[in-house]
Amino acid sequence: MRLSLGIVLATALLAQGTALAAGTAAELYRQHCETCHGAGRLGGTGPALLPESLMRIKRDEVRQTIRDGRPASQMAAFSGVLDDTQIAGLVDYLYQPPLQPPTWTEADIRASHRLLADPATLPATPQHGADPLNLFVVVEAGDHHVVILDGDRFEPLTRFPSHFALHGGPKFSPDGRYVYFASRDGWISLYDLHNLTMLAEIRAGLNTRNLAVSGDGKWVLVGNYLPGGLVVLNARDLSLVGHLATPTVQGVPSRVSAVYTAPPRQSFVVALKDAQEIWELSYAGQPDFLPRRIPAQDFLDDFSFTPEYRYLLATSRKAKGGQVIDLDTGAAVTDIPLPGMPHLGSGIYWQRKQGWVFATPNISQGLISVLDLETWRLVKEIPTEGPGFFMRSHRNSKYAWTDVFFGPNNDAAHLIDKQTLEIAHTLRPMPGKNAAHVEFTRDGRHLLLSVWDTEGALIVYDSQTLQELKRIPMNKPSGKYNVGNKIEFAEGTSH
Ligand code: DHE
Repeated sequence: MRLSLGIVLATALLAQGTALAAGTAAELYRQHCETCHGAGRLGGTGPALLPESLMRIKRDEVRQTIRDGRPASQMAAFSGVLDDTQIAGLVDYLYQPPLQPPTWTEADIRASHRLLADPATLPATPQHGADPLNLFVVVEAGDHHVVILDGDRFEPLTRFPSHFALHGGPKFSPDGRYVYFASRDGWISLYDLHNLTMLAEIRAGLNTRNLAVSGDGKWVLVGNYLPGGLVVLNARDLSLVGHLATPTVQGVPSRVSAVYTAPPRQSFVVALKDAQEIWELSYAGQPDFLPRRIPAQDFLDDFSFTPEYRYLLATSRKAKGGQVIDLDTGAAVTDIPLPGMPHLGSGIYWQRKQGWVFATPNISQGLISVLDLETWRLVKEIPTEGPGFFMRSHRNSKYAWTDVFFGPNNDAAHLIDKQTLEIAHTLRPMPGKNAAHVEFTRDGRHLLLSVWDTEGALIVYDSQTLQELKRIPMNKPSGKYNVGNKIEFAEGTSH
């Protein structure tokens, strides 16, 4: 009893101390940060500074940014204005949730909508002289820019600033004219690739996961962490159609992990973070966007589809690996024991012998798991030099490329022979620098690899001879997306 009283007193004293520090820090925030980062830390010209926005960033990095500023951005250095204790207090404050939970209502979403150009007044054909279906959209994460690259000459056509921290693959209209971007701060942007012009933007949430575009090109669905839920936009101009809450059956609000389009099913499929359910929203005809709720035995928040979109392969902790769900019947078909932390969302499939196999990287162990998509059996575990994040191939490529994203060997890229399932080559494009995401040209003859470093590069390879053809210096190029491969939902790329 005495012990618990001691704990209560200590907690109360600590809380009082924190409250005082928080008060001072809140004042410092108002004085020095609010103009750029917004009232309530919701973001402005600078990014949002809520715990959800900062959770991927180490406290030391935040401290250093406040102290020294960020090069090539408007973030100034505060070392001459704030002392170390004030900066430390400010950092603690930023990682605390605001006293009033932040809200972002339909009215806020509507008020954020900006039309920047009217596509009806713009030419309806490509104005850049390059093959519109072999363009690459490259996200340069280091300084938050996007490059549109001619995929035949490997020359940039244009480069423009994006919203802070784009995440997930940009998605395309079915004809490849429009590309849609989502930023972690909730900004959705619509860009016209024919005219190399930004058309519209809207802030769909305060912390967003990703977006999906319907197979008919009419709707954009956005999945949010904060406030949790789904936002439906009109794909033509990003105007708001509606907001859908995503409560569990007990009525507790759930965050959305990710949203996907399943064109053969004419539906969106939604991964929920806090509910043991998968949601499917039909967009056929005149959609009402009412969810079909598929109950699950576990939280299935990272998944991939089979080529015809009938089955879903999901990560399931209970099944100690993966679980296969039949989207037609809603039944769990089988469990697949997969070690470590498979990153099924980054998995790819290809044809091996007579059937399809699916391979997934693993973010906690250095191995690639390969599954047979007919029997669901684990065909092989391929050891790699460390945990990986992304995989890519192309129907005309002999190899599946995978990175070693984490650990001391993160400068390596493995090329797995798609038939023998052996590592055929290991490349080190820039020794000592992180080799990451790959994407092929539409015909599969070339591929682009990102070296994820502030002094990184996009490296162009011949996919058959593996010869390096070109090196384009870039600041942390992350994902890159070939228009043709994306709109065809081509084998070997992300969907
Ligand atoms: Fe991603 C795609 C989830 C961290 C870069 N990432 C995705 C997708 C999901 C996802 C669900 C597929 C959606 C899509 O493409 O529309 N990512 C997660 C996480 O849960 C995780 C582990 C933690 C988090 O905080 O979100 C995470 N992701 C990262 C990073 O740290 C990366 C490396 C850097 C960054 O930008 O934040 C990163 N994720 C990417 C990229 C894609 C992606 C480049 C698109 C891959 C593609 O080829 O399509």
